[in-house]
Amino acid sequence: MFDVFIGLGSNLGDSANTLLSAIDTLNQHQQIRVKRLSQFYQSMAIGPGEQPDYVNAAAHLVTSLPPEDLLDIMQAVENQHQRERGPVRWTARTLDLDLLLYADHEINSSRLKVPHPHINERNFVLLPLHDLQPSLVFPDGVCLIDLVKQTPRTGIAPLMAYPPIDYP
Ligand code: A4P
Ligand code: MG
Repeated sequence: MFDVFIGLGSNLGDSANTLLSAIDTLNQHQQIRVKRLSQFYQSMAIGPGEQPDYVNAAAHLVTSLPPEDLLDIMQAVENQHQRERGPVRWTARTLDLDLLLYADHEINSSRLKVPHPHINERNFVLLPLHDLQPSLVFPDGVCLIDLVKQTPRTGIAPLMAYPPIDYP
């Protein structure tokens, strides 16, 4: 079994419920167990044009699936939640699932980059990861806590109605 951390984001539709539904769907998979879901955050969209704010979170999973198989499942769950893919990156979406960390593996294939390339510069990834496991150390030896100390607190606010959840 491998420890995995994923990022969840949505800025179209009923975003908070979409994230909860995505986590339930992943947890129903035979080879995936959800351990903990972070608090939810409202976060200003990074991307082209005017976009609604995102709801962002992260989750700790354990899985026996290899990384690319897990990515397949994550993309299927995005599709089940009406995710549309156009030619332009970072447009508004009902659901985005990013594979942030897969144990201490470093992956650089055409389909998959792990750790996710933008972790270090995104407060909407770092703060939810910190909710899950403050002692996390990335494969390159960088400590999550050091990045959290430096990350700006602008454009992000915790959604008090959605605290972290531990799964049985
Ligand atoms: N891919 C490569 N590595 C990964 C990985 N670690 N996890 C490939 C998931 N996918 C990975 O993704 C495009 C391709 O990336 C996939 O086919 C997969 O093979 P996509 O989800 O179709 O497109 P995208 O999300 O628009 O592109 P990208 O580059 O993944 O964007 P990000 O980094 O996911 O950023 N602002 C706020 N406030 N909150 C957000 O959550 N998210 C984004 C999307 C932009 N702005 C945001 C947020
Ligand atoms: Mg993505």
